Amino acid sequence: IASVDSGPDSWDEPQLAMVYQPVVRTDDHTVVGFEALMRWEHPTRGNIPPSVFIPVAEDTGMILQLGAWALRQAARDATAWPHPLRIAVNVSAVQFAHPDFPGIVADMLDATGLDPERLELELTESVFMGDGEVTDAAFKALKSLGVRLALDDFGTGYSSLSYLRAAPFDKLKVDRSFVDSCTLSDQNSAKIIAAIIGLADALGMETTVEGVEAFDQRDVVCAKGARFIQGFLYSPPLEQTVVLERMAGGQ
Ligand code: G
Ligand code: G
Ligand code: MN
Ligand code: NA
Repeated sequence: IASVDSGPDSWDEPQLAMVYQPVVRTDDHTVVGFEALMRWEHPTRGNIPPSVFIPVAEDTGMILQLGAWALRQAARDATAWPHPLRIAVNVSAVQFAHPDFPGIVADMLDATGLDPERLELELTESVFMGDGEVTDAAFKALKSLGVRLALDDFGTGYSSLSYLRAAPFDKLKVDRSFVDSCTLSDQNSAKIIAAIIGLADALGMETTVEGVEAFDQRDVVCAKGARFIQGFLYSPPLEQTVVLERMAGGQ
C-alpha cells in the first residue's frame, strides 16, 4: 500500500513515507510530541508535496487508503519510540466523513497497541461541512476511544466559534500565517495569537503555535502565552531513524 503505482520502474521502491516534526514546550524546551507528515518521493518527479497530492487523493477517494496507511505507519513508529510521546496525525475531512473512520482508528489502536491517549487527530474546520449526524457520531466514538482531537489551521477559514462549542477539541493549533506576519510593525497578529491562546485557555484547551522559524518570533509568541510551539526554529520534520537516534541520545 505504501507504493503508489506510477509505472513498472518503481514497483519495488516504497514511495510514501511519514516524517515527524517535534512539538516543543516553551518553558523548558523539551519535545513533548511529534506531528506526522506524509511525504511522496516520486521516482522520476522527485518530491511531490502533500499540498499537491492530498487534494488529488481526496478527489479520487484514494485518501481513504492513504489516510489509513498514514495512521497505521505513524502509530507503529510511535510505539517503537523509547519515550511514550504524543503523536499527532492529520486527518482529511473526506476520511473523517466516512462512517467507518472511528472503527478504522479503533482497529489501528488494537493492531499496534498504541495507547489512545498518545494519539492526537488533527482535523480542520472543513469536517463541519459534512453531514452533521455523521460528524457528531464520529466525535462521540473517537472521544470514547480516548484519543485526543486537535483543530488544525485555527484562525484561517471561517474560524466560527460555534465549532469550538460543538466539538470536544483538546487542542487548537494556531495557523502559521499569524506567526509569519508577527513582526514589530504588525502588532495585530501577535494580539490575535494572544487572544486565541486566551480563548483556548478559558475553554480548557491546549494550544500549539505553528510555523515558528526565528528567535524573535519565538520571543513574541512566548510573551503572548504560547506554551507549545512547532516550527523550523526547533526542527523540520524528521525521519523515524533520526527521531530514534535523538531519543537514544537523550534529546
Ligand atoms: O508537510 P507539509 O507541511 O507540506 O504539509 C502540507 C499540508 O499537507 C498540511 O496541511 C498537512 O496537514 C497536509 N498533510 C501532510 N501529511 C498529511 C497526512 O498524512 N494526511 C493528511 N490528510 N494531510 C496531510
Ligand atoms: O496544515 P498543517 O499544520 O498540518 O501543516 C503543517 C505544515 O507546515 C507541514 O507541511 C510542515 O512541513 C510545515 N511547517 C512546519 N514548520 C514550519 C515552519 O516553521 N515554517 C513553515 N513555512 N512551514 C512549516
Ligand atoms: Mn497539521
Ligand atoms: Na496548521
